[in-house]
Amino acid sequence: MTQPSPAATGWIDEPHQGARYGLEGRVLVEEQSDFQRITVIESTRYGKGLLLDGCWMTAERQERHYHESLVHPALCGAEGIAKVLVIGGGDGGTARECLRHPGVQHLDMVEIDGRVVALSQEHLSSIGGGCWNDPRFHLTVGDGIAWAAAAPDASYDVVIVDGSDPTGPAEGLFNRTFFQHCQRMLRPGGVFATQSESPEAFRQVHIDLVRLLREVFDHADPLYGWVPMYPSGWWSWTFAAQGQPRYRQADPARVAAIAADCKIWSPRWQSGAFEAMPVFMERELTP
Ligand code: SPD
Repeated sequence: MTQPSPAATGWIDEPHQGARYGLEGRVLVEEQSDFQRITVIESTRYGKGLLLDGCWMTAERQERHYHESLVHPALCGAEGIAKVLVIGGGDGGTARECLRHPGVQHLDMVEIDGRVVALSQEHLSSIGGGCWNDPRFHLTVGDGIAWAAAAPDASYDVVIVDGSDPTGPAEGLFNRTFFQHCQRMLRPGGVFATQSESPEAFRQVHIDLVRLLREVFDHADPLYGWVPMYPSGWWSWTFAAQGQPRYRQADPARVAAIAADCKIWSPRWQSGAFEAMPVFMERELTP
């Protein structure tokens, strides 16, 4: 583990396909875990932040865009929400948003890299908030793909994938076999959610992912929003379900329980974000 001595403030960038996306700040921790290079920074604009293998993951004063968009369409739409699975999500932000719903009784989080959890608990404690000590929260440090393959049929109401980009440890979170297991472990009326990359900076990955989810599930729809620190800032999350697209309709009682403390998400924002599909994407999805 490397603990760099305090560095001068400078630019920390994620270079991506001829562009770079950066924040002014300084590196607090940089280490190589068994899976990836983990960097914790202190930025001028967004507070402390996390990169994995040099790619932006989250930051204290920006994480709400990402976590609210990923969680609430699923948690407000699924028929039941008693039992939730989060694959990835080692900073705790996704679990924190799920556990704001009083109907969640049991949440399994399976994160492959225990060092991401430990460094997030130490340096980014506001992102996980109270999740780490919530009695409903059950952390397994292990392989989410193997967990999905071994899970019994119909064992979760909601399955959420909060992984990184499809290279390195997250690569297997973007393929047909994995999605088939996610579909199989959902109870009737269940909802699947995954971050689905940028329609600009990862255009083909995004298109392929939505198409694949539409092959595996009866319904799959991308929702478009922003994570300003990510490549291009334009981001997407995709929701899928069997029978009907329950993620499109938010349950009023669940909305009432969380809305006052949301910064980005609301039922109105969600409706607009599902409708904000760029024309190229409509064309890609038209048979
Ligand atoms: N390119 C960034 C994709 C990051 C997805 N996961 C972010 C983790 C936040 N909990």
